[in-house]
Amino acid sequence: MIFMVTKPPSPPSVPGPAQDDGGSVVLERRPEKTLPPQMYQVVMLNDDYTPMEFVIVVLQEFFNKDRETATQIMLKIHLDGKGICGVYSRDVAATKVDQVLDAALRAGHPLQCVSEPIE
Ligand code: TYC
Repeated sequence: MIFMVTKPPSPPSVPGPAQDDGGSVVLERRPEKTLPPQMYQVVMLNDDYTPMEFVIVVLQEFFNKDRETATQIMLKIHLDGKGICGVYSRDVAATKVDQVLDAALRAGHPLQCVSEPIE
């Protein structure tokens, strides 16, 4: 019977530090695995019925804007049809939307706002 000379099977490669022939350990640089969390912008929509003053108060109360900034954002929404109230993590943005819709409903105004992912 004829036997062929073959190399013995090499052990399966395992994850971890590679070793060179000199026995020194080589650490490989791994790409960063953790991505920054997706952020969401809360966008308020214009309508013909909600009083400007109500929108200003909502922006001050729920989005921590001073009166001047709140007025500017409200006017931007009034003129452009929509505007960004703030940028938050998903849960915080959803809570802001709930707070605005609840306040609007209680006051009898049709004010609408939505949360949308950015980038
Ligand atoms: N357009 C409204 C008005 O003239 C004011 C308004 C501003 C309503 C912003 C909603 O998100 C809004 N009374």
